[in-house]
Amino acid sequence: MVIKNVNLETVCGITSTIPDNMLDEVAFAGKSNVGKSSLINALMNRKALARTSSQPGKTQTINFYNVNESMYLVDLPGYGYANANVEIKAKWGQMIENYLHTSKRLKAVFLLIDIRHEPSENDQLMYEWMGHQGYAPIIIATKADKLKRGQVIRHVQMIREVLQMEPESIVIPFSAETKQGREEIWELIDSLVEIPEEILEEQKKKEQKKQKEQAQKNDAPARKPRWKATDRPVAKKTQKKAAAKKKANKKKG
Ligand SMILES: Nc1nc2c(ncn2[C@@H]2O[C@H](COP(=O)(O)OP(=O)(O)OP(=O)(O)O)[C@@H](O)[C@H]2O)c(=O)[nH]1
Ligand SMILES: [Mg+2]
Repeated sequence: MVIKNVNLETVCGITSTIPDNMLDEVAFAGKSNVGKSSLINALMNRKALARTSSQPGKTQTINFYNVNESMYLVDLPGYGYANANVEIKAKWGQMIENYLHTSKRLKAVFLLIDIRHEPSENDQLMYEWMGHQGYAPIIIATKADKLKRGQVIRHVQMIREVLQMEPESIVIPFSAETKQGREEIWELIDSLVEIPEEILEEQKKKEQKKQKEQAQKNDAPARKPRWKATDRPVAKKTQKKAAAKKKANKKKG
């Protein structure tokens, strides 16, 4: 997807109602600090639209990023954030569950797992839940830049084994630092979401208009035409002065 515009359209806290969006959504789930918000920034080509932090528990709301007015990338709060108070943790859990259960336009849930560590019990539960809900099980193994190339292959295998993944299920090593895996993730998203025909049509028209305007700009002369000496309009006063001078010269002659 070519990113033309992105916009944080809806922010849902524990007491908010989940928006009834008209466009498809893909969501990013995973443990706190695994890199969900960083991944969303990388996908949108933005440095810090989604707020990130080295401290776990940064994202505490469900954030809907509208991309090109065509679809939403949904940033979720992380699970397993040990420092949050038990009551709040339960409320976040309910909020995420409620969203994952009720959204009508959610087309895929990507589960993020830190490539360096074994998937936790919560990761395993989340992975199983995704399968039960009928979502394609897609794992993004984050922070791949922290490992050497050979280690990446071994760790992907370890994640596959712990989650008991089927051979055809996908694991994409990703790094928000090097952008490794970005294109592959977009290709998957593009294949999973459907952009309404009228929006595609609208975008095509806008693009054509822009190209036409650009072409007109390119055809236009670079500078304003300069007057030739003969064409230059001469003020009446100057004309009179010149005529008087001519007359005087004639007399002299
Ligand atoms: N080296 C490296 N660091 C990363 C990568 N992705 C994220 N980080 C770092 O990991 C920390 C957490 O990243 P976030 O994107 O805020 O993680 P999150 O999953 O959104 O966390 P919560 O909002 O707390 O659930 C930040 O310090 C990021 O800079 C990556 O690919 N490579
Ligand atoms: Mg976050």
